[in-house]
Amino acid sequence: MAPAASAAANDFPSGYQGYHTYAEVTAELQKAVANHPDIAKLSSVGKSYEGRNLNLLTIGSGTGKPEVLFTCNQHAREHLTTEMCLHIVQRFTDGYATDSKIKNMVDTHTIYVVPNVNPDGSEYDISGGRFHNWRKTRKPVPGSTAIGTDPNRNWDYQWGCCDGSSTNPSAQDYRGTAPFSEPETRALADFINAHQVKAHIDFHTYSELVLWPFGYTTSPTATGMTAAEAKRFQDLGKAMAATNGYTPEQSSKLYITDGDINDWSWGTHKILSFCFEMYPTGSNPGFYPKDTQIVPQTTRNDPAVDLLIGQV
Ligand code: LU0
Ligand code: ZN
Repeated sequence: MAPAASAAANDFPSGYQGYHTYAEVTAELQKAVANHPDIAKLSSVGKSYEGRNLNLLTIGSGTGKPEVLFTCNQHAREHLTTEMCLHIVQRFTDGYATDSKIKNMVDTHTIYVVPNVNPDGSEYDISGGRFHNWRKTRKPVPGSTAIGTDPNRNWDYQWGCCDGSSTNPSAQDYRGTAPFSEPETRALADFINAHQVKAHIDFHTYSELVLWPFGYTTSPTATGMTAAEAKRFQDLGKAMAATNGYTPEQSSKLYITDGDINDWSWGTHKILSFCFEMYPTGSNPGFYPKDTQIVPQTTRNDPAVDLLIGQV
């Protein structure tokens, strides 16, 4: 008989059970809608490779308002980010009736939240009651024995341009056979293409950074990024970082990436698109902070989220 404290096959291990599995996230989203049907709606932007819904929670009432998007869990093992999106959902729904600042933001915006961009990967990462240190999607790479593409190298803006991703299917930053080769990135891009998103944060872990485009070049300006636009990113990035204590910098200062969601969002749609690398700063605890960190590390970003929403 298994020891009583052991995790179920697809649950988080002991010390991590405050994290939400994909099924638990879905149940929380359904609960948010049941409790707040006037301002919350659950739909999906499409399906993952393994057929899971890519849940989309829309918060707001009415149309024609500035649209803001929050995305989480492109990278499978970055479970704290899923909690960040869930926290945003809960704060903007549960807080609506009692917090006038929340009410005002919801009344004047449409807020989209996608808590699991890569649910196949995050479910795989916790399978068997232990962590697998998985990053990528779960679609087999055609013509290879390798599984998975880095979704954050799979976006169709300067894809594969600049040595910021790999052509090796076994690499952690494998860019895929083509832009949007992954059903998850394709679906999310189609959703963004069909809407009028003005501002966006894609949450990752870890390093405690606020990052802005472009990632493909170390130059602050480039085609599609004027000096004035670069300054807006810098000013807002620094202002948000002043609220959460993260380090603000252009994405390429961390390292060069090509085909990431932020370059695509700005380069294609002029969306004010940031990457937040959440807690911790270093490899201990790295991608796997205990669940006691969920509340402090998600609430830590409330003022930055509000600042971004206030921009549009
Ligand atoms: O995709 C990544 O490599 C990110 C950083 C970029 C968004 C600049 N870092 S992560 O994979 O460690 N979350
Ligand atoms: Zn990441």
